[in-house]
Formats: sequence, structure tokens, C-alpha cells
Amino acid sequence: MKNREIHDLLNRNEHIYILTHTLPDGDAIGSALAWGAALRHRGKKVRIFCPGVIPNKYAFLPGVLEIEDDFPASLPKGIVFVLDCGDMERLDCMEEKVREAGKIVNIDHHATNAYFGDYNIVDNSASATGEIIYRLIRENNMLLDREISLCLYVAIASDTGSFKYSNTTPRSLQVAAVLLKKGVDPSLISRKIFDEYPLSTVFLLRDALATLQLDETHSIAWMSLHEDVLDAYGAKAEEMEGFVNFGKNISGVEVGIFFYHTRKKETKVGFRSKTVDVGEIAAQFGGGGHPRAAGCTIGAREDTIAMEKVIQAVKEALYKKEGLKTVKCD
Ligand SMILES: [Mn+2]
Repeated sequence: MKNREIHDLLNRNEHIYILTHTLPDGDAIGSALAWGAALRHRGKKVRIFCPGVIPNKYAFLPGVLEIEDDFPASLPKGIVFVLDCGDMERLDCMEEKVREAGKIVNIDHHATNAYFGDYNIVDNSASATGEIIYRLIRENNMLLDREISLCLYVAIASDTGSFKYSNTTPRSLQVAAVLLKKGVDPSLISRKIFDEYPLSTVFLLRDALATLQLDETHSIAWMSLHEDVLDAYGAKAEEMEGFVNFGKNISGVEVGIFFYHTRKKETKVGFRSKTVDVGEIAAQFGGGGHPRAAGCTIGAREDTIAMEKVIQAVKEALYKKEGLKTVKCD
């Protein structure tokens, strides 16, 4: 989509709807708020939607309270910008109403993007959707004040894991440099979105670490928590995010697994891996994901049965990989 087309589209429409995905991350929220603020400054009537809850750690972002969770039917026709979504499923059943509201502009950086928009601005070389929004703002001479810069910085810092992941490029750092010049405080953002956690999270982590176990070769590390423990601390399920890495990051460990047992006799399994394709393992149990990060849900009479099955499958995948290695060495 050319900038002239964006320009025309904006000139012809007064109402703008910005949507982002369920279980929003910093890129989803930061991109939506930045794009919304820039368009508002252009005199547009902007509404921002995100299905589901916005995690508390983003509460410091300007405009976050205006984000609505339910997309109403029969809105005045406008343009719908869908941000950071590989497909429309991520809008959590809002698709039909969304398509009625106007032409869809799909802005995203996922390699798997389904090009579901009437217009598509998809760039998988961008580290974050926030990086694409930055480019649109600059190329169309839109406002880039300190608040918009803050939202864009959160977007890019989130998706690059604070400029640590392999998707960090010279370009993402160049954009970050401009945003810092606009007055963004990187240490404040780091504290808010990466470092701070509620007390309940530390209690949960303590209990999870107490369950840490390893296989005999110390290649697999796993931990577990039951829903009852979360309730005891008044903790939310999202607080367990990242616990699985404590196992995976142990020197010598190849695969970290986290088991969350619900009262419905379901076990939600999170995998993180250094080498083994855990996406394949998760798929064996009806789940999915990426080679290095995946998940699945297993129903079983006993929590231990679900765990044993999963650990056995990981062991088999590890042995298969090691078998291949031996063949190669010969
Ligand atoms: Mn993203």
C-alpha cells in the first residue's frame, strides 16, 4: 500500500477504528495507542478496541483507559486498522462486525500473515508492528510527540525483548534512538514492563521452583502449579508467564516444561527449548507453536498422568535428535 493511498483513504474517512489482538502484548497496545494518537491529531474520530483484558503493567501508557473491549455493531462507516494480527482469528470472533465497519487495513510484521485486509501493510523485516507505525508516521508527516514515542518504544522494546532477541536490527535501534531523543525514559519502561511484578507472582514462583525436577540426564527441567495455589495468592494465570524459562535456562538443559493443572482436570503445558522442536511435541497433544516455544492442553484423570506422557514424548524427541547426531558424526 502506497503512502498516497493511505493519504486518500484518510482524507475520505472521518471515523477510524483501530483493533489489536486478544491477549495483547506491548507491541499490540503500544502500536494501537501510538497510531490512534497520531490520527486523532489529524482530526480523526478514533476508537481503539482490543478483545480481553489489558495487563496491568501497561496501565502507565497514555490513553490506555480509552481502549474498549467490545466492538459494537452498526458503527458509522470508516477505516478499520487491524494491528499486529497474523489473521482475523486473533480478534476473537469480532471479524464479522469489523468487516461491516469499513475497509480493513492490515498492518503487521508476522511472517505468517494471511493478507486478510482490503489493504495490507505487512513487513516481516520489521521487529515490531510499532516499527511499521513509526515509518507510517514519519512518511506521512504525522505527529511524533513524547507520548506517541513512548508507546512506540514500548511496542518495539516488547517484541525485541528489550533489544535482546534475534529480530533486533540496526533499524529497530535507529528507531529507538529517535524515540529516546523525543524524551522517552528507557529505564522507566524497562522497570514497568520487564522488571516489576506483583507480590503474588513471587509467591507463585517460589512454589513453582519448589517443584523443579530434572530427568536423569539433566536435559529436561519441569515445574508445575495447581490452580488452587493461584487462588490462595489471588494471582492471575498470566502471572506464570515466563516461569518455564527458569527450567530451560539452566546450563545443560535442552527443554523446559511448565505444567499448570486446572480444577477442570486439564493440564496446560508450556514448552521452551534450546534445540529440540517443541512445536512438534505440542502438536502430538493437539497443541502447537514454534520450534522453540509451544504449548498444549491435556485432559487426564490424574495430573501426574498428563505430566508423565509429556515428559516421555520430550525424552523420545531428545533421543531421536541425539541419534541423528551420532549418525552425522560417523
Ligand atoms: Mn508484534
